Amino acid sequence: HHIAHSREERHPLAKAPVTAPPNTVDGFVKQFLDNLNFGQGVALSASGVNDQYLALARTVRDYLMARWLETVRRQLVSQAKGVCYLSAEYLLGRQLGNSLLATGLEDVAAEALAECGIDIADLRAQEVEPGLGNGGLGRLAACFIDSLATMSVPSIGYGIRYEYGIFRQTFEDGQQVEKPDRWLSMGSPWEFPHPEAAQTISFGGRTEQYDDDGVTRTRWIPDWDVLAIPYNYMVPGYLNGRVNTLRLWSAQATKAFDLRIFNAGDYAEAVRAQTFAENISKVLYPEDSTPQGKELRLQQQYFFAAASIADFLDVVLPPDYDLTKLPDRAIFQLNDTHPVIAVPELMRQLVDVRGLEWEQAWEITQGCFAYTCHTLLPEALEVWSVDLLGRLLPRHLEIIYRINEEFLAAVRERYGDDELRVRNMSIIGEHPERSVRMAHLATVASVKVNGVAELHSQLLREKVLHDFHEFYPGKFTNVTNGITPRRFLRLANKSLSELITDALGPGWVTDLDRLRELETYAEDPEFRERFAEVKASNKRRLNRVLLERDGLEVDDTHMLDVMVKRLHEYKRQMLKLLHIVTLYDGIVSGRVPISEVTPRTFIFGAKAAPGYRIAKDIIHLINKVGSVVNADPAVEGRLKVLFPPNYNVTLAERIIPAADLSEQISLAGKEASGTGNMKFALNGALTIGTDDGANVEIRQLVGDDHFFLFGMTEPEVEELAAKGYVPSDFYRADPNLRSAIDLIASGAFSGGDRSVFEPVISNLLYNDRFMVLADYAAYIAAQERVDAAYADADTWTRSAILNVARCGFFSSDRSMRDYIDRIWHTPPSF
Ligand code: T68
Repeated sequence: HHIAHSREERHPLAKAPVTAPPNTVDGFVKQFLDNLNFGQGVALSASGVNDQYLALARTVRDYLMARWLETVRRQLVSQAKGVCYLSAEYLLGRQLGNSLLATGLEDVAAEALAECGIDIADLRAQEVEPGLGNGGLGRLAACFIDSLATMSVPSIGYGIRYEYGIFRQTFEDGQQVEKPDRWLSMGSPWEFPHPEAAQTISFGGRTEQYDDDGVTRTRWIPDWDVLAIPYNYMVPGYLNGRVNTLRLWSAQATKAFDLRIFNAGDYAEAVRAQTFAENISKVLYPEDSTPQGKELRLQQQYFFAAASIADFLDVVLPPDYDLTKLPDRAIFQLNDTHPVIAVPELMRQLVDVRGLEWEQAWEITQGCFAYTCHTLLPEALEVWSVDLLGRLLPRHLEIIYRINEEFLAAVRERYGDDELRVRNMSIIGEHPERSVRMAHLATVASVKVNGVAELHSQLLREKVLHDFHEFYPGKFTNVTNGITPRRFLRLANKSLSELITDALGPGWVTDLDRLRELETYAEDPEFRERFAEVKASNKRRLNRVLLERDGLEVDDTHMLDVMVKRLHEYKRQMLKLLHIVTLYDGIVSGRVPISEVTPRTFIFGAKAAPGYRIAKDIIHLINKVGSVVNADPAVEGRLKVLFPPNYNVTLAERIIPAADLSEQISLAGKEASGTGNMKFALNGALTIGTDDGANVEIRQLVGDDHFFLFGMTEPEVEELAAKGYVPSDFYRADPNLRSAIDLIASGAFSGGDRSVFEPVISNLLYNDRFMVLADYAAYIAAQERVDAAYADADTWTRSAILNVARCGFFSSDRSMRDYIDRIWHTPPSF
């Protein structure tokens, strides 16, 4: 600090605060041209769109930089308690639009570029989104860091800079084919690497005890290591002059690592070893719910957890910080169990590296972590085999064993020798192999454990983590998920935002409860007309986007019925498909006159985990049904099934504002929350949904008259499962269902080949784990209610407005307030 200070004394310019370029069209033009000329090394006349995009991005970045430096400086001075959000995924979406919005530069930039003869829209289209996440969990992290910056909460996001994000999905003959996501190939203007702040992360080897002045201590003698290089990303708050940090780690081989082999004369082996180390941050695992137990994945988890803990202790905290005060300075929020290895890592840092007593270290550690659970599916609860964990992280396994020993001793003390309970609660599971249950470790180590919607938190307390709730009353809480209104309303739906701002003024963007004031506007016919025109214009925009992107045509006179989310059996894309096949079947069989069919365009967007066979078969089936239905003249164009490939954040921002109907049809008790459901409702789509996840809260807020509820409740699901669910009974009992399934089975969508979709059909008839057939009749009936409601356009629009007006609760700003009040206790700083 002292040296840096004296350096700033030397020259008056070095003393002056860093300032942003002038906030004018001329100032912007100058900065843009400088970035193009000096940054990209091209003249305007010779520049291509990617040069121009990069120069524009760097220009916006320049405006953010002074604020970022100032935010970091103030945090250094204040040492206020802050949030370290630990997440293996951040599904950020494009950065340029959001940065322009946050700095208030949208109009200045557009004008400046127009003066250079450039349409800013063409440059915005150049950006490849960083897809560093699978779905809801990763996007939630991105919404949260946006809200934290906007609310001026001291915080830092830690994660992994994957070289390849979520795969790019293509379809070949209707089947999903994965392509690598080379998001960095054109260079990313949004990141700042800091190799000088690298951390060394070790793996493998053994532990040994040694005598330290009469005290027996343990040390870890690892046998290989990698460098973790931090890349900073700026996270701008909305028009508040604050810019927080997202720090993503990239793996690089250590010098020591390759030199050893290199010196032994094996050059090829040295290079291979380097590749091995750098594999760690190479690729995002594309499984969004069934952890694979792969060694590389555990390496990723430890790599970023350990680098983040070390960074916080060594770089963020001042030197000589009194670590017993750590719980008053930092809270490490665990986004699911992926970063939980940070718990034994902090213990190792405190006990082995910094010499604290075990008891004191454990007290500190238990005060610093909080855990968010995102699932209810038992197969999604992460476990690591003791064998693998012990080989990769021998010291951490010892620490976990000791934590478990002391925890189980406390359980026994409380319940006597209730060994069944002890077995159920143990951090170590015995079947099918000895393994570490990461959710148990997280729960034991955390100040608070939260679910992500009311129903989910209730089921965690009552079922999944029931024994823990009993043992630690008060540890469990709920924080219902939220979405950022900046990206998902203000940016994605500019025309609706302008309509709202015309009515309410601009304050709603950071105070979403104010949307309530729209309720009275719902009664105003002129406002309804303008609202309907916004929807129509968003459909026309979507039409343009899909035509250019995929050659697909959206009929903007149709009801737009949308189901976009990861492909998973529990989410029940099959139920949606059975509805479509039923409508089609009704037409071709002559049971339903074509004039009675409500014109609908169905849009699907979904990636399947590459190894998830049934999910890929369902994608194939959706595409094949689409080809047949779309081409059949009997349908007279009244039904259209569109499945644009590679659904991602960028496409979501186009689809959601255009939607009329939002499909949220998971089996009750399986979807922890959902966040897409919130995005649709906030953009004026009506929901058809089960009583699951955050649907429950959406329906409570918007009211039953403006939500199409159907299907079994969670207790009804349990009841049916308990008495023995036989899907084929439903097949036999319902002629419409039978006919739809028979149509698929007949090969009608596979060129007469009955074998192609046989696995999907037998899965439905003889397994149907998520009770699609049991909810089919209720779903079809609810869709008929949808058709009836849609027939009255003006009443539908009124409901749509009321959905917008009543969904302010789902702002991620509110989620952040809940985390602050219930878990973090971090006051805003400036
Ligand atoms: C989702 N989970 C929940 N997981 O399914 C969804 N899992 O209900 C909820 O709204 C959302 O989290 C946010 O809370 C996921 O998205 C994953 O992506 C995932 C990734 C790797 C391993 C396990």
